[in-house]
Amino acid sequence: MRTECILVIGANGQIGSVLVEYLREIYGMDQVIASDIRQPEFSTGRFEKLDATDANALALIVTKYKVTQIYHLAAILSAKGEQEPLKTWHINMQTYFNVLEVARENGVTKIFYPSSIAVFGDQVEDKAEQWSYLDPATVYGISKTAGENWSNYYFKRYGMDIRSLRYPGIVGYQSMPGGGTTDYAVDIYHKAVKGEVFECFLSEDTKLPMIYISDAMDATVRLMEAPKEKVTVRTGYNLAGMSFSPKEIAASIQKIIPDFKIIYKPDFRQEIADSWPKEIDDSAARKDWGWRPAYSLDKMTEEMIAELRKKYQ
Ligand code: AKB
Repeated sequence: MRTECILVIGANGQIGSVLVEYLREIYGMDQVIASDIRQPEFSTGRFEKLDATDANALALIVTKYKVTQIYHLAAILSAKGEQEPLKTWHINMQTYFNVLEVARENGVTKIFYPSSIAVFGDQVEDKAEQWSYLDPATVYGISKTAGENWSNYYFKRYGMDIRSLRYPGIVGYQSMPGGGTTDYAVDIYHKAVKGEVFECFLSEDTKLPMIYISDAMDATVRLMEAPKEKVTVRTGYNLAGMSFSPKEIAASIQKIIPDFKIIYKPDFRQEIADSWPKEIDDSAARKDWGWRPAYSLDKMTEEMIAELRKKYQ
C-alpha cells in the first residue's frame, strides 16, 4: 500500500464521485479524503465538508491529514457559467489559487487540475492540436485557460508538480453531470433506458469530443503516476476518447433499443458547442505517458445501457 494521502475537492460531482472510489481501490480506503461543499447523501469513507473558496478551511484539512496530493475538481461548468460570468470566474479561480497556495505552503507534492476542451475557441477549425491557439468563448473556458497557465507558472517558479488533462465530455452511468454543454450525452442514455423520448438541446450534427468514464479514470491516474520526466506538458494535455454527434449516439442506442426516439430543440448551449473543436489530437499524451482509450461509441453504449438497466429495472 502506498503512503499517499489524497484530498479530492469536489468529490460529489460527476468525476469526483467515481474518482474517489477508483483512488480508494488503488491507494487504500483511508488514504483518500473526499471533500465537497455539500454533505453527500451516502458517505462510505473519510469526508470533510469544504468550501474551497475558504483558504483557511482548506489549510486545516491539508494539515490535519498531512495531505500529499490534491485533485481539485470543483468548478462551475460551461453552460451554468454563462448564467453568472463573474461568479463563475471568482469561484473557479479563487478555489484554484487557494489550492496552489495551500499546497505550496504545506508541501503537497502533486496536484491534479482538470482542464477542458473549452479552452479552445473559434480559431480551431475542426481538430484541436496540443498547441492550437486558445481563444475560449465561455467564462468556464477562460478560467480553465488561465488555470492552465497558472499551473505552468507554479511549476516553473516553485517546481510544483501539477498535472492536467483537457477533458472532453465525460459519459458515465454512476453519476450525473451538471451545468455542462456535453451533459446531453449522459442524459440521453437515462431517457432511452426509461423508454422516454429524448429532447436534445444540440442540433443533430453537432459533433463533440467525448470520453467514457473508465477511460477518463484510467487517463487521470496514468498521468498522475507517470514518472516526472515523462510529463512534458505543464499546461494541460489534450485527451481524446471518441467524437460523435447527437444523431450518431442516438443511432448507437437504437442498435439496442430500436424504438428510442430523439427530437432536437437547440438552445443557448448550441453556440457554446459550436465554439468547441469536433476532434482532439492527443498524440502528446500517447507519446509521453502511453495513453490509449479502450472504449468506442458502441462499446460505451452497450455498457451504459447494461448498467442503467440494472439501475432502473
Ligand atoms: C462542459 O460541457 O462544460 C464540460 C466540459 C467539456 O468541460 N463537460
